[in-house]
Amino acid sequence: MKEEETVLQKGNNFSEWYNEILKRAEILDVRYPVKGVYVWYPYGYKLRNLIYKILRSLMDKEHEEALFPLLIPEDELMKEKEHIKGFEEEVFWVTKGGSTELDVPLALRPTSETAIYPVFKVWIRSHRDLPLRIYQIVNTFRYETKHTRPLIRLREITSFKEAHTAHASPADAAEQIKKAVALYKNFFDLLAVPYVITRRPEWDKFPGAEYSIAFDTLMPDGRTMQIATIHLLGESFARTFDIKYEDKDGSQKFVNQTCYGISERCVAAVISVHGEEHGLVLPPEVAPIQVVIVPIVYSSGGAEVEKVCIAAYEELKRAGIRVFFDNSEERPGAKYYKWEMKGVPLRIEIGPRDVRNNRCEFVRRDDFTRMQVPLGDVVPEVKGTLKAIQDSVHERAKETFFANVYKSGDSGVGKGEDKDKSEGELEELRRTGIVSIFLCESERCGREVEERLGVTVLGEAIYGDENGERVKSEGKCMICSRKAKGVYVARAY
Ligand code: PR8
Repeated sequence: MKEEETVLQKGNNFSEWYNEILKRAEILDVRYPVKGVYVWYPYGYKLRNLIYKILRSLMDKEHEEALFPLLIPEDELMKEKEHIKGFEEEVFWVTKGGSTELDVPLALRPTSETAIYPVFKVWIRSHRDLPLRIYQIVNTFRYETKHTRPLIRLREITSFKEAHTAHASPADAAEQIKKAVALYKNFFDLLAVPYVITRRPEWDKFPGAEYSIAFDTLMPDGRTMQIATIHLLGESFARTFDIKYEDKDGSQKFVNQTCYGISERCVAAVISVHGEEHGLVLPPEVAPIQVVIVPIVYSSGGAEVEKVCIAAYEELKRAGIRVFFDNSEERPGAKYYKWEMKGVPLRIEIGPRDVRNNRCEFVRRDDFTRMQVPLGDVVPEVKGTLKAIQDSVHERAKETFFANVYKSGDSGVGKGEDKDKSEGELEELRRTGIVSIFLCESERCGREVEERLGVTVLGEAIYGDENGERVKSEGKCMICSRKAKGVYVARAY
C-alpha cells in the first residue's frame, strides 16, 4: 500500500482529517498565498455547483436572481450605524486607482445590504412593486481575525448566497422569515445535513437586525457550525436608505425588510458530516459522479468486458445518471481507492465472469455492501440504490446528530437525556454536542456561561417546522436564578 493510501482517522483529529480530505479528494487547494483565500479544484467546484443548483432551484420559485457590484462607496457603507459597527473591523478597502488616491474609498462588500438598498430606493415606488424578493450568489470579503479555515472561515467567501426582500407590512416580512426557514430546511434536508434552528440571543444578532435565526450543524469534533442565518430587518435599513412606497390610500410608508444567507459552509457541512476514514461519502443528490463503472480485466476477455461496460455507461447516461467509465490503466484497487476518496455513491464492477452470466456487481459507498444485478436491470436498480443511499446517509447523519443534542427541561428537540444538568455533567457533554440549559435574556448571564463553560450561546430553540414557532419552555437561569428560557449552548466554530 502506498503511503497516501493509508486510511484517515476522522474521530481523533478532525482538523487533520478535514485538511487531508480537501486535498486528496481534490476539493480545495489551500496553497494560494493569501490568508483565508483558497482555490477550488474542478472536482470540488462541480460539487459546489451541484449544491448551488439545488439552492438556486429552491430560490427561483419565489425570488429573482440579480447581480450587484462588488465595490461599495464608503459613504453608503457607513450610513447604517448599527450595521457598520458590526462590520467595521472586517472590511477590506480599495483606496487607490493606480497611484492615484480615490476621492471616495471603496469597500469590498462584506455583505451587500449597503450596495443593494440604495437601489431598492429607486426600484420601489408603489405597493405594486412589493413584495420584492431578490438574491445573488457572489463573492464577499471579510477580514476575519479568528483562525481562518478552508470553506469554514474565509476572507474571500466565494459562494455567498444572499437574499434580500422588501414588504409592505411587518406581518408580510414575518411571513417571509417563516418561508425562508422552510426553504433552508428543505435545502439542508436534500444535502442530508441535520441542524438545530435557534433564535440568536439579542447580543449576537446580525448588525442592524431586529432578530436573527440560525441553522447550526454539528461537526465530528463536537463543535457546531452556523450554516445559515435569517434576519428580520424591520424598518431600520428602510429608514436609513429612505426606501418608501406609496400605499393604496396614497400615503408614503417605509418598507419592511428581511435578508438571509448561506455560504460554502454548506459544502463543508456535506464533507464533514458524511465523510469517514476512506474519504468523502457524498449524498447522491450532490455527487458530481453518482456511479463509476470499473472493468475487472485480467489477461483475456478484455474486449467483451469493455463492450458491456460501455453499453451500461450509455444506458445510464441516457437515463440522466451522472456516470463515469473508468477505463484508465490503473489497477482496480487503485481505482477503488480513488473513487471511494471522492465519495462516489455507487461502484459497478464488471468482469469476464459477470459478462458470461449477464450480470454486474454493485458496491455501495455508504456501507460497502455488494449485490449482483442482472445487466438488463441496471438502470432501475441504480436509481433504486441511489435513492436508498441518499436516505440511509441522511438517517445515519440524523442519528449521530440527535444522539449529541442534550436537553434539560422540555426545550430540546433531540433524543438525548432529559434531566437537569449539573455543571460537571455539562462540562462533560459540551465536549461532544449541543446542550440545552436555562438562561435568562441578559447578556451578562450569557457571557458568564460562555466564559465558564467555554461555549457559545446558540439561542432559543425553534421547532424545525414551517411555522418557525419558538419552543416553549421555562425554568430558572443557571446563573442568576431568574425566570429563564431553554437555550442551546455548544462549542462553536
Ligand atoms: C449576512 N446579509 O451577511 P451573516 N466564511 C465562510 N462563511 C461565512 C463567513 C466566513 N468568513 N462569515 C459568514 N459566513 C446577511 C444575510 C445578507 C445575507 C456564513 O448574514 O453575516 C455563515 O454561515 O450571518 C453565515 O450564517 C452566512 O454566511 C450569512 O452571513
